[in-house]
Amino acid sequence: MKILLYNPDNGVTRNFMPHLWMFLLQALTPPGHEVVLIDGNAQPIDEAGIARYIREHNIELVGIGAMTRMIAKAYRMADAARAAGAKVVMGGPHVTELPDEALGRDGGKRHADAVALGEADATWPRIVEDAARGTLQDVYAPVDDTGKERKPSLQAYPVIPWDKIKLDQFNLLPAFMQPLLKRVGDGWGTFRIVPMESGRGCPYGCEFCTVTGFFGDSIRFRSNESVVNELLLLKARAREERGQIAVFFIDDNFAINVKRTKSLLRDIIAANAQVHWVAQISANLLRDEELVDLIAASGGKWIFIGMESIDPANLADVKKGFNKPSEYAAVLERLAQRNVYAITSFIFGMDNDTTGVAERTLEQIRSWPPGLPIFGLLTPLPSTPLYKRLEAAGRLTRVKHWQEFIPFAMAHTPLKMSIEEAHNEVRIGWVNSYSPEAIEKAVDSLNQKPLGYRINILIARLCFRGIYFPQMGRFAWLRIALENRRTISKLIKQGFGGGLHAPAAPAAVQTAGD
Ligand code: B12
Ligand code: SF4
Repeated sequence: MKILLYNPDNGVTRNFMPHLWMFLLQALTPPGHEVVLIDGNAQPIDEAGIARYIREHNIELVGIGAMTRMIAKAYRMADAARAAGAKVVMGGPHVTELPDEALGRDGGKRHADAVALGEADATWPRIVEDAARGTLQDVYAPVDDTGKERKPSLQAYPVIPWDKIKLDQFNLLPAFMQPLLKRVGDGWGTFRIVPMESGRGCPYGCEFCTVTGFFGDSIRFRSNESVVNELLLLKARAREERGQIAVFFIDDNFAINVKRTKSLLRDIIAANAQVHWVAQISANLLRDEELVDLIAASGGKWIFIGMESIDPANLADVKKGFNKPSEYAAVLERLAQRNVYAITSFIFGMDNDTTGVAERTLEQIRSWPPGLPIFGLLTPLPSTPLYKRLEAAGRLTRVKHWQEFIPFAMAHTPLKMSIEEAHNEVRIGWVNSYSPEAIEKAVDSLNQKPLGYRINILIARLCFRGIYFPQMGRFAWLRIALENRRTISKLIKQGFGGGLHAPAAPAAVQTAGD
């Protein structure tokens, strides 16, 4: 049977990194079937396009995975795939939370023939075999014979054949420059950011987050050996194609078990399996100096920290009181001393936020080492405790906000300001962090560092700017380069002045961030 796995585009940014679920399910597919992948962020495709693809390639089964913000597009593509004659199975966080919506059991249209609930590592092979036999069920749940929920152990993790997988759609460098770039340094013919998991689960249960509900509060890890081998496979591929690879450890909290993380990082160093990497780690776990030393020595370059707010009352409201704003500065200094920088994520529109929250937050950010601040709005994702609280209080203004997704728009009313005011705070955060002046200041603040670090922060800021300000296409990039010409020419002059030391990290690694 020919199977297509498809992930819809998010409509805002191009893909900087493929989605892990597609490679994982491909690796877990029983032998005898052919699996092709289309990531809409890398290969944009519409309803007519998917229908044509299905007919031309005789696709019999289409697997679609999507987050809540992409679900409307996912349903439209599922409808088109079914109309073209393929069976459709949907999985991922949104349909796990609302399976009846995908199956048309809530009074709406049916979009999927089957839904895979939760982690599908064990159910996927069964889904494929059932589809091949023509006996696809409506719902596949990760349960044992007695009906008890069974989370996959990651101890027997499949080998994802990174040395053989076709990754053409995931090169971040333009194809026409490849022959030339291959000859630069160790080779820059390709540059890929690859997702990798070392463990699953987070016990913290923050009110707005789906992770604890989805993956459970029992944390499971892969063996160090399997992670190290995967890194070695990726390193070998990069060498072979004279390109660069960076890894995004997508674990929700990469250091949730500090002892185990240290042991993994030591094994990575011992096996010489270092690549540049990014990971998400909560601020409270970065108090540990030895951990931060190992992060730097094992290739860690950027740490994503969900700071959310500088107001302890807000953090307590969303059950994230373990974040201590008073230690944010020390944590960031500790990282910066080892040339590791942070992607700092903030949420506005929380219940204790009042107008001026953006400026108060920016004031703090300006006193920290330079990083990549990002700003979002409190969003009630289905099935989260936050959604239930706001629904019970009658505060949801767009009950099914995902049916008509609008980027950076609230779906409920904050307590101490209006929705428009909250939107304005987010705008202030982005404008002030990504204006040419702010970017120049961030680059200048690294004047004591080798030029490579300053180039990295410049490219990273320009890429991250695109999360809020639409900048897809060549002309948009040209305009941004013009706006930032002062900073760019300063760096060029310094480069010719002989200040260029070994670059710190592959620049595009900085486009990561949840
Ligand atoms: C990596 C990641 C990202 C990447 C996404 C790009 C990428 N290439 O991966 C980045 C950093 C860009 C990102 C951004 C955002 N993210 Co994010 N992200 C993650 C993260 C940490 C890991 C995803 C992952 O690979 N998991 C590991 C794989 C193995 O798990 P999985 O994807 O769930 O797949 C399993 C099952 O779901 C199932 N499955 C999945 N798809 C399918 C399809 C089929 C057919 C089948 C059968 C099964 C199946 O099988 C898989 C194996 O068991 C998750 C949290 C998490 N731990 O999953 C959040 C998560 C997916 N993100 C989330 C959110 C909210 C966001 C943002 C909206 C945040 C924000 N406020 O801006 C943005 C949106 C970005 C955008 N513009 O699209 C939420 C989504 C919740 C929801 N209901 O939609 C999550 C769950 C985290 C959370 N806090 O709740 N994110
Ligand atoms: S926000 Fe982060 S720390 Fe909180 S439950 Fe989600 S993954 Fe865990």
